[in-house]
Amino acid sequence: MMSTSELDDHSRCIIHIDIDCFYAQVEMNKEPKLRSVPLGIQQKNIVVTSNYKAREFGIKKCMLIAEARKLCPDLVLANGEDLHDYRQTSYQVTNLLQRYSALVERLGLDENFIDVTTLVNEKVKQGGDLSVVGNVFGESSERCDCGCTRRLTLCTLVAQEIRDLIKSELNLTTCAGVAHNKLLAKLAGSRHKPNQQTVVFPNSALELMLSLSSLMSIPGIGRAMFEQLHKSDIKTVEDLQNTDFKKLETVTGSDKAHFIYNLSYGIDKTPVKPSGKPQSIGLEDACKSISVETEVKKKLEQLLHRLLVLVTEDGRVPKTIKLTVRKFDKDSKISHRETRQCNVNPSLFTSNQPNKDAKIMATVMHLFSRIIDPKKPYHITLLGLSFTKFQELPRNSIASFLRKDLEVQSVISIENQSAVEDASSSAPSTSNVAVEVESPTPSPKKLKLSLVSKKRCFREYEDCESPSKLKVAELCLDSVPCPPDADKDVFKELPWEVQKELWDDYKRKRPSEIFCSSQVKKSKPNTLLNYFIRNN
Ligand code: DCP
Ligand code: MG
Ligand code: MG
Repeated sequence: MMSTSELDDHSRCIIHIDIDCFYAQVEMNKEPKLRSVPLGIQQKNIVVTSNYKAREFGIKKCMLIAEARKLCPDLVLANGEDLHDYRQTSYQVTNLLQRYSALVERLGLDENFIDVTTLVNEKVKQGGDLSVVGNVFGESSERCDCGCTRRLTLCTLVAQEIRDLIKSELNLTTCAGVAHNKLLAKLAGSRHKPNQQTVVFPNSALELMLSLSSLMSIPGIGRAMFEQLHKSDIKTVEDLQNTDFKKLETVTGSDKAHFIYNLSYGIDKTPVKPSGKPQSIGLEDACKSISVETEVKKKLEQLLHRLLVLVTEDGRVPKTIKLTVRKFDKDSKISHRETRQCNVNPSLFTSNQPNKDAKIMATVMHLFSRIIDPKKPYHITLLGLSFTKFQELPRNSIASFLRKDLEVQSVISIENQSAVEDASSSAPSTSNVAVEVESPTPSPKKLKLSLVSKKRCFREYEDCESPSKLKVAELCLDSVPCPPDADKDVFKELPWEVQKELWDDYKRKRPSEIFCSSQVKKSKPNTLLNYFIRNN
């Protein structure tokens, strides 16, 4: 008989971890009394999840509150609309897993894949007798002879150790699946719940796939693909396995056909991709209907306030802010989303700016005015705010060249100061000197240097002790004059494009005044050219 390893590569050791009744466990950790009652987590009018006590009454995820109450009149509800604590716990779990491997991939808030192949291969060398920890999926006792049996057995020990650590450090129970690929690990983990783990050996992969009740149970086949396949009479995993490949290609296209055909046989070659920090940090809030600007502002202020907490925790400095508005058109009865984004001044996040919220709100409301004409009636059913880009220091830029120079000058004198202090030194509002907050894997030394140099740049700008120091912070673009009717403090904090737009707007409205007024002088641009000329 052909070994299963000849059809598929069994060299990897993958663990999938899923936190049990995630939101409910977070709430029970905050309020231990909730452990002894049936607990549902409420978002709007549905129970998004519940603890296992509540599940005994038949409560399911996404059930209507009314329905859940009928099944369990004593159900206690906790509001789960603010995701802050769930997100925080989620990242704590991921951080903990990163102690075992650099290859940790987040999937939603409560799941992670970990590729522990390297760790297991080291353990394999140590030898000794072994037995599986936890459940084994499948009837078959036949085992492949490529070495995967020993590796996956060792992997079950690692999975148990990881789960014990999550329990002892974060007081969370989890389920784990162990296999040689992500697909099988995820499917195996859901076999025995809660607080258990399951390994699937390659010889049982087909059995696991064929046990799935629907194609939708295959991670990787979403609703759209499911419906596409269904229309072509491909309804079960067995149907998919037996479909003529050429036919499948016409249904889904060649790449997808290969991918899902492999999945149906339990073959998944996708690597565990390390998840970095999220590419955007955002919040959205659906609402019945908002049609007045004061309400819009109030909602956005609330969103911004919560968003700033998240950004502070993330630690990076945002560069762009994006506003999302979902409008409902009464005539066509159709809702659609529109977004606008613009840059934000990074110094707002690196210093203890008074009225920071108000200053960012000015930008947000400006974006709003680009989507909605306040003179016409409108119905908004969702508002969202997100920071979409984060600041990194451009490589080989003039700023980074100068920064290196500063690093050399300043390491010794400021070594003991904390990053927090660095961040609070006041920065020039239009400084183009980039602030490096996070490089992918900064060495401790490099990180310290960049923080030191940041402080140095800003402080030197303030003191203006020597001409050469002043120039560093002067690497900024043309400054835009503040229109006399605008609040100077707020204006100063607006992104350059917005300042320019306001000024152009003002100019358009009152051109004569500008040319006559002695108050408004043409700004003198601080260009790079100026910098070099003055420095010579
Ligand atoms: N969640 C949600 N909406 C859904 C499903 C889940 O908001 N339709 C939230 C609540 C869950 C969390 O995501 O706590 C994780 O989803 P899971 O499907 O893993 O569900 P649980 O962790 O709650 O339960 P389980 O023990 O089945 O994993
Ligand atoms: Mg879960
Ligand atoms: Mg989950």
